[in-house]
Amino acid sequence: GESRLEIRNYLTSSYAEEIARDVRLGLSGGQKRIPSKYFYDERGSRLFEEICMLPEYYPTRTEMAILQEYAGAIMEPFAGGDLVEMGSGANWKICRLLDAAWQADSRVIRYVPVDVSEAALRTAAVDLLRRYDGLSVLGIVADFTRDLGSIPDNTSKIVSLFGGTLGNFTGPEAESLLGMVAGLMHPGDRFLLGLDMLKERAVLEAAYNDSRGVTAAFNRNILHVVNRELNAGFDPLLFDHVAFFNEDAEQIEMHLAAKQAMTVDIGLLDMAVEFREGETIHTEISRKFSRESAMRLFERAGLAAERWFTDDAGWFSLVELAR
Ligand code: AVJ
Repeated sequence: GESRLEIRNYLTSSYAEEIARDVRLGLSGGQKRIPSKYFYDERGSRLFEEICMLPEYYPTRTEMAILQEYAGAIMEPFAGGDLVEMGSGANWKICRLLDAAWQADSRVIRYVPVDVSEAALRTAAVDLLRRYDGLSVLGIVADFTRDLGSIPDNTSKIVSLFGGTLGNFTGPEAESLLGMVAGLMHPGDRFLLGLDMLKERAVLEAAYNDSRGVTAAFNRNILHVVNRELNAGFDPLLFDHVAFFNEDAEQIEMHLAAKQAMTVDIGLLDMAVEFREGETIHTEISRKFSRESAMRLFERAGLAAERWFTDDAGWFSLVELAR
């Protein structure tokens, strides 16, 4: 069969300008913060893949088991069109859906990964084209929180956002993202959304405080990124990894806590940032959902849950949404 690959780049403002703006703003206020999207340079992406294989980090393996079991049911009503994946990364998850489609011999599918890294997109696409005879791939290099308009509008589709990525967004941000996805959907289209669910505090906190310290290295990596991109002078080893479940906000929070008072120069910003001993930089939220909180969010975004797929313990959900 014929395999085809096209990649379109829609990135607008340069990474350098964006990280400069975000870090200046984030380190100027009361609670210091650096947005979690800056974890994922090459080293950070590698560390995150390592996290996914840790015994304490249940979300990836739980979601994979759900996909393994229900991929056939998910793909069965899909008569062909675009399979869009927001924030694609590695191919583990999409392969479960493509396997199901190929087993059912319904191969009129174009895979449309959306990711900020053109290199990662290309590597993943080449691998898929080798594995699935007749597949075509349209790679979209874009920030899916902003440039969803780059996703083709003229075919039926399943859009997917796997892995609890939605949990990194605040309530209002999540609502606006889901609303934008809803805006892309026509009757019959589906949106497959991964959600990490509320569970016992000990299980949640262990997943973000693994015994081998991989999550700590992942958290500190954001300081390596800032050092490199902005010629900053952070010593990552002078910051403790802190991750805890905030029960009222129903979210895991990650911080980096200064082990001592210090001043850090950020060369490219002409800025000197002061830290008190114990003061933290807030690096990530990872929200955990109940069916009720998820349903409220869907309703506000103009989406309706058609089917819930979950594991026996109810630790993770894949929700199939329609407009
Ligand atoms: C990639 C956002 C799903 O929040 O669990 C893993 C990132 N942070 N360990 C998550 C992460 C710390 C992860 N997501």
